Amino acid sequence: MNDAAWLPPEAWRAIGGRRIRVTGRGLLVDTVVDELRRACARFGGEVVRGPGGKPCDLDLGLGGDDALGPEGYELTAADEHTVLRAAHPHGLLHGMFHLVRLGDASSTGTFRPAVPRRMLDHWDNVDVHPVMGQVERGYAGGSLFWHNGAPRRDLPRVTAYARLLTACGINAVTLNNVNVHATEARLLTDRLGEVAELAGVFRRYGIRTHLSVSFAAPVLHGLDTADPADERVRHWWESTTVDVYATIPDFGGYLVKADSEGQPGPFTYGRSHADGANLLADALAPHGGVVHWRAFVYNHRQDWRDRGVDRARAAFDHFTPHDGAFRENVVLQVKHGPMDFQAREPAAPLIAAMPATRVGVEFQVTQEYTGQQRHVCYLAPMWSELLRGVHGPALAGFAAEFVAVANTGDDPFWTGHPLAQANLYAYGRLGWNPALEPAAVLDEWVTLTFPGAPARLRDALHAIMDDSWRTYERYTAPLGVGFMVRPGHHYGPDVDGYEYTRWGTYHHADRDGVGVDRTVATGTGCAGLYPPPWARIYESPDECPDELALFFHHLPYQHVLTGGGTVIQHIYDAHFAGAREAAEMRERWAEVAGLVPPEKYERVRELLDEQVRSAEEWRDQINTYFFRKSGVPDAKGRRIH
Ligand code: GCV
Repeated sequence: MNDAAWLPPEAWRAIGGRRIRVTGRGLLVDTVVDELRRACARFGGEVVRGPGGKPCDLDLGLGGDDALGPEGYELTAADEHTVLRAAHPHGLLHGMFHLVRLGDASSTGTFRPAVPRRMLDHWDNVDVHPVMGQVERGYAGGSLFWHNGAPRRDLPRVTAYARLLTACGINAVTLNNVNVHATEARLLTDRLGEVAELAGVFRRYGIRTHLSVSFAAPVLHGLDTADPADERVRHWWESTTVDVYATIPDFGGYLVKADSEGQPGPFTYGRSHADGANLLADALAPHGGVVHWRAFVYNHRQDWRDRGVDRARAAFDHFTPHDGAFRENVVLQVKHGPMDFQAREPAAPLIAAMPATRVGVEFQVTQEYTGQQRHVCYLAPMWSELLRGVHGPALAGFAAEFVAVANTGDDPFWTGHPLAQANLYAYGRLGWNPALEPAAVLDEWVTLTFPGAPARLRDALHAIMDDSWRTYERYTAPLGVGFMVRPGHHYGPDVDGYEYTRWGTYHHADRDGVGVDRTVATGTGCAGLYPPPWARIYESPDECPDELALFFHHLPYQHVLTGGGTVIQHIYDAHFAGAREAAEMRERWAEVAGLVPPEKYERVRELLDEQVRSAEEWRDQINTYFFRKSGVPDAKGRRIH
């Protein structure tokens, strides 16, 4: 059986002992009642349905102000009597989980999500892919939905999963990989029943189901073209979509990765991405569905010798000419950074450059480039910085919705690394309210996941996790330059692994300096794509935040950073510090033996051994590499190999 994660039975103690009244009807109200009945059976409370009757101390019902919207709720608590009101059943569901999360002590007020959709994308394959396996970039075992080409049908487990997702605020899922292979393409047609079955489970928790589709689906199903201007293609999408809604009436819509890393797209037919997205949008519109159209479009067959091409500006160049040309039910899904989910990147300039388009900001909860769920790397501080705009435009101000790539699988702890559960929880919570403090979110997660956690455990978890993203950053690629990972699987250091490849992921280190010149004056011009004041700030090596110094500039090793040290000394210092901090994490964990269930304790302990080993390998390879390139010794005389 799976770990209870942030919904162990104990988490319901605060409300499971109460006299509860629930009014209202519908599927989600039934879900609320089922949940509360289960809690009350354990903790001695009681649930009654409908108005009148016995007095209660917790009163959940509809009748809230319409301004609360479809998911909002209002809480009032006085004299041990708590009232939860929503305008719609979905609000009651969220309100109930609010009480589970936070109790009602601090809970008076109205609560609404910042954006209407907070989606989680699974990169699950139906068939096991020869290179990518069952889940692309999955570090938590197999898929929850499919195994070796067949549906798993483990619906109790999917139900437990749906509860976890809704409890942190997620309200939409895409089930399958954006790289749609031939078998997965059939989910849209003759294997739609498998999708419907899963949608039935998610629906009970207020989560709508979406599907990744191939732009070439009409061809895969027998037409000789997928050209958006061809009437037969238009008709194929319309009639296929009618069938989808006949089977899944609340189907969410299609997610498309087109003309990207080998996936088919409108470019094949000389059409634009607006033409492509609108074709699908028109088929979905009569049913209330949306297209999530990914902006991850770049030339993945670059020549490293050609310094004029810059992957970081590709999405901007492709999509800004089409601002305003997308239908209203198209969401342009843009990765948070202009490259590819590195531990440090600036915000993607495209996000702030599409005022007439609905933009969904995409995060990666699965830790492809951030330790692959073998390293502790609590990502909420990174997302929070991006959302609040610490080193660039505040993404929360531009996002019409949020999307993230899931980090879950059939691992009993859901996420491989038990502490990586916090990333999924935090994504949901920040999606609902981007202003939340990452440390406060972590505290919520600790309280729920480790009921009755003594201060010693809570302190240790904060010490290990709060700053773990910065620690990870310190021992990996320096100052925003990115990559330096082993090609293919992307784990562990390989400084030149991608330096002469076609993927456009270069660092340009030579004997004098390192970094990519993305200035307008002498480089690729990427710095100039940002709104004021960021274009000016990024352009200047003296104003550019140190965190992004090598993302925007090729700097001499002796260049003095804003923080005071030289580039080369920063590289050495950061790598010694990062590896030492990883070792300290392991020491802190050893202190909580006995305070955490043994299996969980042991899993984390083993993984921390690997994290320390890997951090030392990163430290030594990066430091040695830059010492050999630059010839500059460490000012503190530490050992460089
Ligand atoms: C699903 C990166 C990953 C790919 C992924 C791609 C994407 O390039 O390495 O595995 O493909 O991003 O986001 O589409």
